[in-house]
Amino acid sequence: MISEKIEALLREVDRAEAGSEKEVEELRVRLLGKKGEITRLFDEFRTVSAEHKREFGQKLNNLKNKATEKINELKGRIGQSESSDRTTDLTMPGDMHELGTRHPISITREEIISIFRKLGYALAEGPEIEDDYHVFEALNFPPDHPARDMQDTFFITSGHNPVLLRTHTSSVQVRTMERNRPPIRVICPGRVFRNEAISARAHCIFHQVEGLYVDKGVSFADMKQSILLFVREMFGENTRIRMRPSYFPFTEPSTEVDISCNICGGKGCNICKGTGWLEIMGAGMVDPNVLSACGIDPEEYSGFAFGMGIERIAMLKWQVRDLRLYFENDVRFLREFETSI
Ligand code: 2U9
Repeated sequence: MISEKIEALLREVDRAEAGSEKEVEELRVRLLGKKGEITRLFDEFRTVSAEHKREFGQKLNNLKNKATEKINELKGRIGQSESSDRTTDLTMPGDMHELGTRHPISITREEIISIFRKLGYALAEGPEIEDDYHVFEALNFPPDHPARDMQDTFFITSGHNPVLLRTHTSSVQVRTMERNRPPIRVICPGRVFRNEAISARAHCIFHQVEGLYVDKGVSFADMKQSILLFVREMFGENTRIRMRPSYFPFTEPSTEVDISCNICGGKGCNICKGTGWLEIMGAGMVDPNVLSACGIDPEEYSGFAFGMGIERIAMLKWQVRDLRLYFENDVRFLREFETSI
């Protein structure tokens, strides 16, 4: 009788399957638990006659070992499939990588460049470390001009034609004219350096975009129309411009360009300080002395140039009140431009 029970349980153990840890545990309790079927057979074993004890004892121990092995094997299999399930669950959300945002200065620079590219301007870049000739001399700065003072410019060397950090990107246009014949139409973005105290409205490093157009018969009217086109693309099609006379060593005549306030539409508000106008750039007809210095005959050719600070354009476009925000890289500020990408 006990022999038949052992045989039946051996077959059951052999066939046993389980789909979860819970099912394995139920099997263990049913076979090997305190009141389990194999445990009960051990109780029954006590009643077996002495002559059969050895034979049944061996069979019973074999059954108990097989059941223990099977339970361990099932446990292992379930553990493995559960952990492999965890790594291959395609419905789990992926690991999130935080995306950065483009810096407002980069966004503004790209926008300015793309507008002028549509007008046929090519991109030109040049060195930040320059010499006095390309930053001042060729641009008609008199020897005693205040910009040539240590107070305003970072000099790297002294003496004849000193090396310095460029104070404007105009040196790029000088180098472009030295190497190319008109027609020349270039847009020159870049970092510039001025020896200034840092405040909400000034920084010793800032970014400029300058442009230059030289050809036969280029006029002040061409300049005005090109600037108007740029301004309307950048600030909206109803934007108006006005030009105020100014002076730069490298242009004659020269002008400061204002746009109608993009906040109040020109009525007057605290952004435009009640005037209805915002200054955005300087411009002018390239001084004949500058054309000559660059090997271009001012009798044959004329041109216009303009320059703007990217920080200022970005400030006006997004009402940024403090220039220092551009340099601190506080993500709370940078995140505000996420949707502008
Ligand atoms: C060449 C000839 C002429 C570039 C120009 C300005 C006027 C100008 C300022 C705007 C704000 C600099 O960033 S800012 O401080 N720039 O007002 N720049 S015309 O004229 C040139 C450049 C190169 C060969």
